[in-house]
Amino acid sequence: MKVLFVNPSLRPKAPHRYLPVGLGYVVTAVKEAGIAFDLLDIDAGDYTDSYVEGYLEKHRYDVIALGSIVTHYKWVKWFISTVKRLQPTCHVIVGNSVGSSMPEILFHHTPVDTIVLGEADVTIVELLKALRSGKPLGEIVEPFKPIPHTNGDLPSTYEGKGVAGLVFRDSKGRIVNNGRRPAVKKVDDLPWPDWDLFDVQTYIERGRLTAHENVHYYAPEQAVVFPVNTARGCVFKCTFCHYVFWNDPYRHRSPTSIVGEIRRNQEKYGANYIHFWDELSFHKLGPAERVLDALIAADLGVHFTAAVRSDLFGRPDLAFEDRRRVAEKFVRAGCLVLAFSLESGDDDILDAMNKRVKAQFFRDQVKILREVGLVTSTSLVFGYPQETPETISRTLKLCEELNIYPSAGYLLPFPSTGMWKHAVDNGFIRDCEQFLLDVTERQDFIINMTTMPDDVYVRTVTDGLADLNRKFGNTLEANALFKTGGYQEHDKNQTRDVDRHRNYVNTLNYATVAGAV
Ligand code: B12
Ligand code: SF4
Repeated sequence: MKVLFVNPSLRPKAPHRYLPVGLGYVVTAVKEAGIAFDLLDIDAGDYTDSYVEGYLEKHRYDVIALGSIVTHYKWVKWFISTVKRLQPTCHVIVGNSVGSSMPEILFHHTPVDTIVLGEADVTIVELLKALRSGKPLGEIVEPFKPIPHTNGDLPSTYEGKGVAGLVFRDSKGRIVNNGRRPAVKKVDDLPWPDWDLFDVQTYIERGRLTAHENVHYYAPEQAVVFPVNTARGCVFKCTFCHYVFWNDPYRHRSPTSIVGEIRRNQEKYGANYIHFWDELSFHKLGPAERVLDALIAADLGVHFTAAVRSDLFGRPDLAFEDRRRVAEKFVRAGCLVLAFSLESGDDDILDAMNKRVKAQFFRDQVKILREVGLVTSTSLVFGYPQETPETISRTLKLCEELNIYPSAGYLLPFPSTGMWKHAVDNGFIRDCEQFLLDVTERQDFIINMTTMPDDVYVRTVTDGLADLNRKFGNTLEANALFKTGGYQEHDKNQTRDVDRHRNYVNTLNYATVAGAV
């Protein structure tokens, strides 16, 4: 059986590249199971669609598998139909949220064969083994039980039994949903992604561009950036968010395992800057401290960035000294940047988001991190139904007070989120597929679920950002107020004299480099 894995390119025009952690886990599991495969890495190779088409004309496969997120639906649809046009008998597998969070859409509008629901490390191996041996993937349960969904009036999938974690088309064309596979209990038990399967050198060279965002710690040619996943999922359930581990418990890896993988990346590839590519890397001071202690003890000399929430250091019910002590430990352990979202400066909107933080948490957290010397990187979501010119202004005022230029974006409802249901139920999204074909990034205005007319909504946000830009003495062009391209070139984007700290902590930070997360 000939198998091809495909790594799509989310941002083909971006200069930087990130090693794909999810696909890394998946192909490593497949390799460990002794199943041979080819890898078409479109992201690393900068392959155009016509190159991909040519590749599929030349190379025949029995199975082609790819994964992506929902913003890439349009391309995924193109890819599946291209495979089926050129290789009609090839079995196409789709994973990650573009499959998991909207099987009804994918099955109704594309000729996909099988979707892997959620965590794929175990399911992909079982699926490939079943396909190799010609064993059935499962069968529909009778009497037919439609599985409820929130993707408009599209036909449902039907409850099935068989290989857990799959949705597939049976021989009669019915869409059979075997249900989710229980998550692996210990992420530690999974093999670390085997980066030798990828073109590591390209990722190292083009990953450097992502290392010194905000920090100027490494000269561009010195950074060797590697991703490490420290936890799967998140403890919270915000109404605008969805990730593939949504239905699974939040699972941390052990400090030993995390340090072990970092050490492997250091020894094997020279890694010195680690992106903890998590939904939520450190949810509480205690578990965070255990990882930090292990990093300090290992003394690897690497630096890192991670995603946290403003309740890590901002919760007033925790002793200030404890919060401050752990923040200092982050610095000692090598942390340079902590990313955490303000989302909104309005507590009612934070409640509607189910964010379970208060704006005040953010204020305190920024203060603590500035004191210890950590860069703050933050993003905003505008456009909840409760949003008004006043709430927009409240949010931006908080950024002004804290001297933070944010990564701003508009609320984008994604399948399987609370706000998607709201958008579909209230007629903001009438055609689910069309919305996904139109969707780009949260920095582009696509949908308005506020009571403000479109022009008032967009103008209030844009004028507010322009105002911040001016007040901070930035020199962002009008078309870069959202997609700032990062603040790598501080001197270019920032003219006002600000207090400097070890890591430029008081500079006007931006969530990421060359395009926003
Ligand atoms: C790294 C990252 C990025 C990187 C991606 C680089 C890369 N090559 O990995 C960059 C910075 C480019 C990025 C950009 C964006 N991102 Co992003 N990103 C992440 C982040 C933080 C980590 C991804 C990761 O490595 N996860 C760890 C691995 C282990 O999990 P995983 O990827 O889900 O993989 C598992 C399964 O999905 C599945 N799987 C994955 N691949 C495959 C392949 C096959 C064949 C199969 C069968 C299964 C499979 O198996 C894996 C193991 O179980 C996640 C948050 C998160 N923790 O997932 C957000 C996340 C994926 N991003 C998200 C979003 C929204 C975006 C943006 C659209 C934001 C924006 N600006 O609007 C942009 C994309 C812009 C665009 N043009 O489309 C959302 C996706 C939401 C959704 N419902 O699809 C997430 C979940 C964050 C969130 N909670 O909102 N992102
Ligand atoms: S937005 Fe952040 S805190 Fe909320 S559910 Fe998603 S990952 Fe968790």
